[in-house]
Amino acid sequence: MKIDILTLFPEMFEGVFSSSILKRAQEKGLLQLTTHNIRDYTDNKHKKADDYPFGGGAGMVMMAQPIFDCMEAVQQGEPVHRILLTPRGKLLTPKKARELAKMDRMILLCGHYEGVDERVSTIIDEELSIGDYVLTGGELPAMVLVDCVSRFIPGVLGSEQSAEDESHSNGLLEYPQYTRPAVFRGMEVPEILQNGYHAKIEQWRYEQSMQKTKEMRPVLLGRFGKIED
Ligand code: 4FN
Repeated sequence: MKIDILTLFPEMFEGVFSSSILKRAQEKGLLQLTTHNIRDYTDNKHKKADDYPFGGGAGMVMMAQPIFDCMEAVQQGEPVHRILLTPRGKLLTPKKARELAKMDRMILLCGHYEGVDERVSTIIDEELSIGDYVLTGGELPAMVLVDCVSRFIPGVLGSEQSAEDESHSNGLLEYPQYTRPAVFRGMEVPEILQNGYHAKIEQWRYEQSMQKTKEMRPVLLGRFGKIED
């Protein structure tokens, strides 16, 4: 899959895209990530990409012209799924991420300042949000989207850490995990995990997942088993 990202701050993506699983996915040729600086498409000598809002009010609005020109240059007239990351979008869910993972190409547009000129919505196919909080830009949401969509592209995760792994796809929180040593600063790993009876361990993990979810995120239980719907 090829993902192009339109942003005023391409440098924000460098560390995330050149590390860990996203780095390996690109080296394997499964994923192609390219950032484009919207400022390079401004048509004024000051390279200004934002302006005052019509009607007044605080802050600045991203201008339509550099975004349209950047989108047209990147899209090259081809059919590409264009997504705007915005707080007014539909919530990004595991189901949506799995659907997006089937796409050949996507273009992500990141807003900044107080937002983007509304006319940009005419060159957008879908608006998505990663959750309800005030942010300074759509760049972090774009990184979140790339990360969680990539997990569903076949071959991106190793066979032992598949995206369909029960611990991620059953909609419950994860059970407590431990690694060596068996005793650390007087704290011992639960007996049942050290004994190694597989069926007993599975049962314990399920109970722990249930209990933790009830305690910390009870709302998730309403969606239990329905996360893939
Ligand atoms: N945010 C809210 C209400 C009004 C504005 C914001 C806000 C970045 C350009 C958008 C935020 C959160 C999740 C993009 C928030 C997201 C953004 C996202 C985002 C600068 C304008 C802005 C939801 C709290 C009621 C700033 C809430 N997912 N405006 O954050 O881009 O994708």
